[in-house]
Amino acid sequence: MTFMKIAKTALLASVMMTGAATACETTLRSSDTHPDGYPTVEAVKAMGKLLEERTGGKLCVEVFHSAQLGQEKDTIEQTKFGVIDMNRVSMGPFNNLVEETKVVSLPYIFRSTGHMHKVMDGPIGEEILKAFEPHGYVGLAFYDGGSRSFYNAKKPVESIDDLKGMKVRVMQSDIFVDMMSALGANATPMPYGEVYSSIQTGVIDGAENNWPSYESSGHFEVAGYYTLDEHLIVPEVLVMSKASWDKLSAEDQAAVRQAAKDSVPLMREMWAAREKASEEKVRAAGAKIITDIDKQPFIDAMKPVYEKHVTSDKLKDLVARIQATE
Ligand code: BDP
Repeated sequence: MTFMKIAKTALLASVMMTGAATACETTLRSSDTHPDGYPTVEAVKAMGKLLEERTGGKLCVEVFHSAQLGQEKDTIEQTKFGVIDMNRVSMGPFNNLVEETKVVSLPYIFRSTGHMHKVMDGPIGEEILKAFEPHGYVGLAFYDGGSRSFYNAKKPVESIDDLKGMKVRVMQSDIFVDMMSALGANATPMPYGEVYSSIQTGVIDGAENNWPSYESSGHFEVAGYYTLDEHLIVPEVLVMSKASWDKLSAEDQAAVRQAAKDSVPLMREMWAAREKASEEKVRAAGAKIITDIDKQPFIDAMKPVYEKHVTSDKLKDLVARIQATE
């Protein structure tokens, strides 16, 4: 390298460094299992932009998408210790840590996405957000996760009988394991990132998820039968590490909360569009979609799951209030 080249490189490096330093005093690292462009990833990016603008560049967010920081169960743990500052995850893997998240992970607890929005946007949602705090997390906002349905590589599932004996991957929570047992199937809890190859190699017969995940993960390529039984509407949550949160001023904390809240309507808009686009893509690829499902037997079969998991007065009360929400 000539002297000029070295000098130029050094200058560029220092410009980049000061550039970065003046651009963002603190960069919050946020994890997401989904690929770039997925609505949850884009929502947290939008939240970060708002935060950067509103704090005059003091606080920024960097989203590590595509499970770059790990699978959800591990990143949830790392978030507790402040290794990761923020995390966008499903509430499912939080079930064994934060009891209140169990109620929104119960099959058929929500009658529709509209019902879910009403509950999560109101006092029950606030209560659940607050419930994260004693466990080392600050609950910031809920995002949409659509409704989850079963898919498999073997055959069209038209009733509970067709599911009998199937090996179905679920998220890592006892509720989902019991949900599968109640349907006469075998649950295999495993990280999301292992599902594709596990279906491909026959370790499992299928899994369950919403349209955008079924499509973006490529699961539709290996499990082409998708049955719209819509057994779960589990909201997603954006949390911050309490350890990282405690390092911020009260003013900055308020800015983080507000930016997260303001990203929700943007997220919902992106979600609705992506659900449609994903459905179109999957249908065009030739997946067989089973739509005419009598959901009542599925709903009835879930009774033992409620009996086993809704035992404390706190959860009973939450379930009753959710069901009573019009
Ligand atoms: C997706 C959620 C994601 C979960 C994944 C799963 O957005 O947070 O990790 O399902 O099934 O719908 O594990």
